[in-house]
Parts: sequence; C-alpha cells; structure tokens
Amino acid sequence: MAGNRTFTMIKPDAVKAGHIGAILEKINGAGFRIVAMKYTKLSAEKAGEFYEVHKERPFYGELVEFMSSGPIVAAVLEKDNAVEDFRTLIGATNPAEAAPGTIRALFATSIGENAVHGADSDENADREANFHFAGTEMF
Ligand code: 3AN
Repeated sequence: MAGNRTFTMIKPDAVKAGHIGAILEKINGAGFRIVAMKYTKLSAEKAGEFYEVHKERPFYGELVEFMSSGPIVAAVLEKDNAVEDFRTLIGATNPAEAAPGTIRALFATSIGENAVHGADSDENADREANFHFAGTEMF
C-alpha cells in the first residue's frame, strides 16, 4: 500500500540529549503506528551509504561524521499520507524556521544537528526502510 509508510531516525543529538521518549510520544500522538524500530549505531560507511544522494553537497562529510557519532533510533511508521504528514510533524530542516510545536522546533539545535530524519518521498521511505530492516522485522 504505497503512501502509508515513512521512515525516520532519531538522530545522535536528540538521543544524547535524552529526547527519545518525548519524540516517540509526539509521533504516537500524531497518529503514527510503529511498524519497525531499532536502537542502533551507524558506521561511517553505512551513514555514507544512507546519505549517498547528498554526496556532492558541501556538508556531506560533516553529516556522515555526525550521523555515525552515536546511537540512533531507526523506525518505520504507518499512517495515511505518512511521508507528507511526518514532514509536517518534524518541521523545516533548519530548526530556526521550523513551525512552533514541531519536533525540530522543540528538540533540534541546528540545521546539521536537527534531531530527526524523515523520508522525503514514498520511494525513499521504501528504500530507507529496507536499508535498515529485513522484511521479517517489519510488522
Ligand atoms: P531534510 O532532513 O529536512 O530532508 P535535507 O534532505 O536537505 O533535509 O538534508 C539532509 C540532512 O543533511 C539534514 N537533516 C541535516 O542533518 C543535513 N543538512 C542539510 N542542510 C545542511 C546544512 N546547510 N549544513 C549542515 N547540514 C545540513
């Protein structure tokens, strides 16, 4: 059923700051169902592979280093219109521009360390979910 799943990560900054519980509460409160979830740490190689689309961007090295700097929570979420609704829930990439009450407005500290990732299309949600989870780990 295309269109009803998205992929997210709670990033190392938010994990380190102790925000896992509060962020999951916002996610559940917004009506998302957890399909898959794991507490894990990306190697620099895996982070580089995950963010391959940003390889030519000037912040790529910094992004890979940050995303492999500590544990993360990776999850697949389900809801009608999941990708778009989750992007609305997390707010703009730059927390200074994120709407009040969004996850990034509440928990992110900078454009680079912005608390959560949200897939930006159904196609990427699918690719990212399969990058982190086997079919037998999604329920
Ligand atoms: P989003 O995460 O909102 O989809 P993208 O896809 O433009 O934003 O960027 C992916 C990730 O790269 C962001 N979540 C952020 O961690 C990092 N990033 C984006 N823009 C910058 C920037 N100008 N400087 C440093 N890191 C950035």
